[in-house]
Amino acid sequence: MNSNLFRLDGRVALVTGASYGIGMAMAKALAEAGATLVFNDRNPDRVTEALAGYRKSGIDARGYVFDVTDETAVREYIEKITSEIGVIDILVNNAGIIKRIPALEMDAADFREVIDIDLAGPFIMSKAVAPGMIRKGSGKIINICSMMSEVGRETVSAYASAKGGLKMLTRNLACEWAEYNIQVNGIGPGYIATPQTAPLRTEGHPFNSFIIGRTPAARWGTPGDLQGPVVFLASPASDFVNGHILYVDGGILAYIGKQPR
Ligand code: NAP
Ligand code: GCO
Repeated sequence: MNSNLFRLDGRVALVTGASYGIGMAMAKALAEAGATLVFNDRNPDRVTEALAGYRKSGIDARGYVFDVTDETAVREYIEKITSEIGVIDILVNNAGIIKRIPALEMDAADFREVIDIDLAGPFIMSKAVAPGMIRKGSGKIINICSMMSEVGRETVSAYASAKGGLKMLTRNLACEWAEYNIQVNGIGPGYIATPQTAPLRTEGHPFNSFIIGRTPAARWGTPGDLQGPVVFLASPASDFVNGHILYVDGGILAYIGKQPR
């Protein structure tokens, strides 16, 4: 086997919302595989803190402050990154939010905000990087989906709608851009221990034991569990993988659930 199949030397990778959590873990893995790392966040303090975190891991990352829903800012920053660093070869659409509100109580404004960031954001970002990839003749786009791309639960109607939509955006862009040698795939993390899920993981919270029981691996995932999958989908090892959602969930979607004792 070609041992360079999983190397990313000479490639520029942009991971959105990579100041902490899943984004930062994936970004570190891409850098360790050889990519030049660029990330953004909408909060300047988070970018500063993250830059220090990357430096501590020996990674010379470049961080930018912009919002993935702001089409004008996205276009300007992609141009800036392209002229300062180079054409973006790998885009990971990681930035996202969740609002846990029962559908009957949810305002349309809250619903729209989730759709805007979690679904329109990846569209805006992908559209902005695609021309550079087309000029270069290759590219990789990886959308961070969810268990909620496949299944629903109480309180997350907006998030499930956005992440289900993101699965279909992934498949559609894969079809539209395959002719340019751009592969568009998704990763569907299971339940991962990050600040986003912290409210569900508190000691004694019924959701904590529920999710461990619902996961054949019997544990929460860690951001590190996403590192191998993202390198695979960013690398030449996956050049004929397109429109695929790789679920990294400890087996949740394969499981009917624990039988009652
Ligand atoms: P998170 O809190 O969801 O992190 C998301 C990051 O995106 C934060 O850095 C956030 O910045 C940034 N962000 C949010 N809106 C943005 C915007 N409009 N423009 C730019 N950046 C923005 O934590 P996470 O758990 O690591 O989640 C990362 C991704 O994985 C999300 O898409 C999430 O939906 C997905 N996911 C998470 C899990 C899980 O169990 N944790 C499972 C499946 C999928 P601020 O902090 O400044 O808002
Ligand atoms: C929730 C969770 C999830 C996860 C993740 C699952 O409230 O159910 O926050 O939605 O974050 O996306 O894959």
